[in-house]
Amino acid sequence: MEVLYIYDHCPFCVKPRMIFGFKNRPYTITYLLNDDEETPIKMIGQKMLPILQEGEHYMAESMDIVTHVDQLDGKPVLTGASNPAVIPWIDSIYDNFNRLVIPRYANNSTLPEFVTPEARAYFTRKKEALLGDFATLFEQTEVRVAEMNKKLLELERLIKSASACNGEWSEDDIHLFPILRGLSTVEGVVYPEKVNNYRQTMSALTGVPLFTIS
Ligand SMILES: N[C@@H](CCC(=O)N[C@@H](CS)C(=O)NCC(=O)O)C(=O)O
Repeated sequence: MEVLYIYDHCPFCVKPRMIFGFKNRPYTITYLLNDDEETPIKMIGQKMLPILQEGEHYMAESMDIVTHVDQLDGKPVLTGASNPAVIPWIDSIYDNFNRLVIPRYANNSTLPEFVTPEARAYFTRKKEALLGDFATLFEQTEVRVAEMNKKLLELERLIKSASACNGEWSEDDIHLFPILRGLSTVEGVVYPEKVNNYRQTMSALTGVPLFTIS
């Protein structure tokens, strides 16, 4: 059986989880601690997840893994056309998304990649260097959530079906659901009806649970 090495919080790692779920193909998940540099470097020469292991062979890059797994049985399911508006929508919220979700992941010691204080400290140090100090980002929550809620109203107009954003499974689903799943860690986000049905349905179809806000 294929083994997928992931961090639970990581949106890129959700992508291969989705294709296994769509195809009902059994696979094994292995979570690495966020400060484990040695394991991924041994496998692919750099510290980056997701990684797919098939026997002695390791594959990196989430979309390469998705395409590979989709084609394994000769019956690909990601056959729908992309909507040229979906990726630009993701790009338009990505910076705000990261500044909302990353400090919240770092606070969540129930995530398997953060069960040790060292692993959380490693993540916090790296991400604060990139995004700014988490305490300040938390203070900006109200403005950031209001902006996200406005953008979700735009997304509402792009969703054609609860089980596939463009009506048929396409790479757009593989890019979009991980964002909505990450957002589920943020309190105060208001999901318009179609977006809400879409994220719930995709979670059920892929077996990737949304986060619960405690
Ligand atoms: N282009 C890569 C990006 C993957 C990526 O950025 N993974 C992050 C986790 S979200 C990572 O492993 N970063 C190194 C680190 O966490 O130290 C892909 O799509 O697989």
